[in-house]
This record gives sequence, C-alpha cells and structure tokens, in this order.
Amino acid sequence: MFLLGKRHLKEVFLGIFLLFPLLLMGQGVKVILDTDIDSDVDDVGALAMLHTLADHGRIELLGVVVTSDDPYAPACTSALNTYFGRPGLPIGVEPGIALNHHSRYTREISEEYPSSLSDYEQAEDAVAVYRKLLVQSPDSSVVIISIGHLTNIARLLASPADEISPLQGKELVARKVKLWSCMGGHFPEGKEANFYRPDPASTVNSIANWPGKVVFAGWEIGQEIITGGLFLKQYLSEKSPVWRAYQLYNNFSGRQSWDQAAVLYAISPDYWNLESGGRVVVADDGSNVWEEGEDSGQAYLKVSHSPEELAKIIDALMVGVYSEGF
Ligand SMILES: [Ca+2]
Repeated sequence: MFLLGKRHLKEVFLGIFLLFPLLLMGQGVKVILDTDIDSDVDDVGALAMLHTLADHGRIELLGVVVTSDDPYAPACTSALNTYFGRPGLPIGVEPGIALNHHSRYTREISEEYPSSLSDYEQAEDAVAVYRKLLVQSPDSSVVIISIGHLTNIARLLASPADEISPLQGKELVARKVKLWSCMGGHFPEGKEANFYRPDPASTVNSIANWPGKVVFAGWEIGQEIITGGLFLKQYLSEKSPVWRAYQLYNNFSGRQSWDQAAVLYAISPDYWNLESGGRVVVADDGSNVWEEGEDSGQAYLKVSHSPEELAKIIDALMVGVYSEGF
C-alpha cells in the first residue's frame, strides 16, 4: 500500500468512502477547539483534521484555546494555523500561570515554522477569546471540541458579564453552543488524564455547570484507533509541521487517536452509538463513573465501527484527503 502513488491513494480512499453513508451534520458548522497541545501528539492530528475540514467548507474553524502550561504550545498552534493558511486565527491561553516545557515537539515546531505568536504571553486570555467568538456567532451554532483538561472551559462558565457580553459565561454557552464534544473520562467508569490531571476541580465544575448537550469520547474509544504511522509518513509532505510533529513524537510508530475521535464525532455523529440516559459523576480525584438515570443531556460514545475503518478516515483527514462521505 505504501508503494502507491497519490493518484492511487485517492482510489484507495474512494473504496473506503463507499463503505460509509453520507453522514453530514450540516455544512460549515462553527468549531472552537480547546487543546492541551503539548505532551501527546494526537492534538496535532486533531488540529490538522480541522484544517482539512475547514479547507473543504465542512466546518468553520473559529479559534483555538490552548489549555497548556507548555511555553511553546501557543506558538506551535500558531505555526500549524499559519501553515494551513489561517495565521490570524484567534488563540487563547490561561494567563499568568507557571510555565513548564514538557513536549517532544512544541518548541521545534514553534522555532522551525513561521507563526504569528512569538511567545505564550502574547496570546490573549482564553476566556476573552471564547466570549468574543461566542458573541459573534448565531444562537445554537457553535460546537466546542475539547481535547485537553477543562481549566479554560470552567473559567468560561464562571466568567462574569463584561464589555464583550452582558451575559454571564454559563448563559452565553447556553445561548450559543449546540454541542460540546469532549475527549475525556473512561466509560462506564475509570480514571482518564484529561479529567484528573492537572486540574480535576475544573472537570467537576465544567460538567456540573454545563448548560447544554455534551458527548464524551472516552479513553476507551481512541485507545483502539491507531493513526499517524507509516501512512502519514508516506503521504504527507516532509515540509508539513504535522509530519514533523509525528516524527519528533515517535518517528511514525503509530499513536492512539483519543483527540481525533472527538473531532470525528463532532462532524459525523453516526460513526458511534451513544449511551445516554444518565450522567457522568466525577469524583474530586478526577475519576468518573456513569450513573444511569434520566436523560441529562450527557452521553458517551460506544463502538459501532471497527477501529481500523475509523483510523483510515482519520489518517485521510490528517493528510488532507477529504470526502463528503466522511
Ligand atoms: Ca489532548
């Protein structure tokens, strides 16, 4: 397969497309990504998918909230956005926190590629970015995809009325957001990093105060979907920062797709079944359990397609191949 040319690549993918029905959730859905783009590389894959989807009009990428204490994470994000032709995309951070470099790729990406942010302090407050992007959007039009810990979502929900909007954060979310697709938790019960590290109180607060629909892509979903391996190495330009990030991370050994699952669900919900009728209960240590009961607006993903099939779609979107059948 890896000896095929790019023309043959498209034929391979056309074969995949026929396996799937049209699963359009509506063109041009407005997306805000909230990412801890630092310790793992699946955040890079998720952001690459969103740029591919935006390039084809499937989504409108409004901005990226960087929920990370890595000093190079915002500039790395900006470098990726710049590479994909969106240098002016708003980027928010949590201001004033202690920074700690712990990534295998953020520094390199931020130094080797042009970006419109030079350092962490140059980025706007994530709460202001969230509030501005929500205010500018029609009611019930925004999908928030979170693929990191929930510090900035908790800050948004707790934010007071200000010069951006007379609405308090929770009211603003209730009015503007139609879906929160959250990579987090382990279902039906367990302990997963986005929920417990480093800020489990934000998980408890975010989930308790979220006023709308939330769907969790638990650890067990992305764990089985391996992407970013030799396929990406072969079919992505070596000049791409996505290629470079995966090279630096594990030299194309393949990686789980926890974050990309939350992206794929947000645009094509029919790739999974939903378990609803109940709610997630998060303990103070960030561990979680699904408690069956009345519909709460919460649900979690359950497998309905093979991980290998989903991996092909995710890999395709990560290297820029798109079909409306996705
Ligand atoms: Ca992540």
